[in-house]
Amino acid sequence: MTTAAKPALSVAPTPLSKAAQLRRELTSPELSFLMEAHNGLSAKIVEEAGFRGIWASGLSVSATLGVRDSNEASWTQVLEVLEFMSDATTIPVLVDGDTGYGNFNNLRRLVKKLCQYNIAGVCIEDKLFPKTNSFIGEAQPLANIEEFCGKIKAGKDSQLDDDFSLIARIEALVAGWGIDEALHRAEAYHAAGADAILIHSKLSTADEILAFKHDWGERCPVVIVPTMYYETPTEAFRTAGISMVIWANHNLRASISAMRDVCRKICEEQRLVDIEDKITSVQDVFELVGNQELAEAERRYLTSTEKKTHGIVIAASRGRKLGDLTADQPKCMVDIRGKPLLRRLISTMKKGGVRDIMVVRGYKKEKINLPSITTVDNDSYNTTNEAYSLSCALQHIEGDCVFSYGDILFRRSILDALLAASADIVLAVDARGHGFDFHDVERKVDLVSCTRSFSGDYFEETPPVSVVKIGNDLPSDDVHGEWIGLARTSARGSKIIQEQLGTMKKDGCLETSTMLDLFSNILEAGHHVEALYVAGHWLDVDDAFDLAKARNFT
Ligand code: SPV
Ligand code: MG
Repeated sequence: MTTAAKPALSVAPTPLSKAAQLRRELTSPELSFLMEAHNGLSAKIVEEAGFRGIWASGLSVSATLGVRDSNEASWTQVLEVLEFMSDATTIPVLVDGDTGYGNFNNLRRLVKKLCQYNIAGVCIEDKLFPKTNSFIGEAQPLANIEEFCGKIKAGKDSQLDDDFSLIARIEALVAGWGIDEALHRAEAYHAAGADAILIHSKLSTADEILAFKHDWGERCPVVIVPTMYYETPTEAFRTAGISMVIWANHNLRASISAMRDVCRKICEEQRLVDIEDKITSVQDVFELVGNQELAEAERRYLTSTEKKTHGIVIAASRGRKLGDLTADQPKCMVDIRGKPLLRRLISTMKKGGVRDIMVVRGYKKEKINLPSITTVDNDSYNTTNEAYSLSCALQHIEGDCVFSYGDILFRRSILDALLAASADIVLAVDARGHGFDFHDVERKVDLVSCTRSFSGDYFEETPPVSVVKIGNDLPSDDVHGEWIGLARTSARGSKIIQEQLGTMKKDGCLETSTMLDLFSNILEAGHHVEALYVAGHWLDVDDAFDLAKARNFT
């Protein structure tokens, strides 16, 4: 009997912690690079550029807070910045811990907190609190070696993660004490448990750094900060066996230059037009901070609590019956008591919670330029009808939707009632009570026949009323009301509308079809369409008479 060989178990490698990543960079034989950042955004940019680690520079964090690199920002204020930097990135952050913000005890608190914030390591320098930047003045006093070794031990004993790195920074060369003192200190700090030595220099050549490294050999990793000896080719560091280079303040300095340029120009010119294409777009800012992820999360988590209702307004036609009033603008933009009709309509929809509104434009489309709407154009508005205009907004017919003609006004209560209805497709139908003869009305009326007539009862809403037929020429006895040009769909109802528009397109009748044709087809296809009875409180603006009425509508 033969047995089939078992497939080898494949176990996905566990991703390295940030502390382990930094440790790997420090101890690998290759030269590694850390790039300065000073807040969440610059940290993101460092990661985006491809760096494998971030230097949270004391100078830069202080300067971006508007204070000096002299421990003027408290350590908890710095910690807040570090938290943002760490949260914003997936690569390790090495923190410039200055002198540890006090004695061994302060360092113990700092190291614990850094570990809790998922910071990968800290670098402390052998100077006195409050520190002064190394490039200021001469012969700054150095810390006592024993005291500093105690700090290193205390820091290492306090770390919550075995891979956390504590780097001891030697300022002996900067303070003018020479290489022997630097080596003596390096030996002591290494013995006290430092994971690496940062040897600093403010000379414009790398001579003393390279001499130090030569004498130090491979006893532990060596980190350098070539801010002043920036002309030295990187290859020289590689050849010398340096472990890590820190580009210490170049994002800070680059941002100062860029901000100064743009401020000066805008201040002088008092306009933005020459600046816009030279700076990062707002869209880019959104991308950098991950707005896409938030949009996806909203789709996942917000749906049950907050429904987003799309609005679609069909406003492509001219409205010839209004004569000269629409010679220069579409009907939806005629003035109703000092405001365009469409603006009033949009305002009612927005107050009712329909915030994402798309208007289908056609005739004199450039005149429909209201803020806070999006538009789509039916450029063949002259030869096509309403269903075709609606199909121009096909992508927007998604989820809960409210559909409106662009030439109607209605009270908010009608919209509220529509939004509260539970059917997949609901039409607002004006019943105006028994006995109203819609055939007496001269204008073309969208007539609706329903399963029962309007009663006006307190319990009017139950049972729900279904639409049976819809059209302009229903026999009088069948008519129960007039569709006011306002409808609402659920996500399922929106799909039905989309599909029906698709079918009409395939059948070649989309271009000439009205909204009534669309709903008739939906009824014929066997879908349920509900009527929500209303009694007045709306109007449409078809001709001068309607317009006069509209101007009295409050
Ligand atoms: C920092 O970036 O804050 C440093 C490096 O400590 S240096 O400014 O070169 O001292
Ligand atoms: Mg510093």
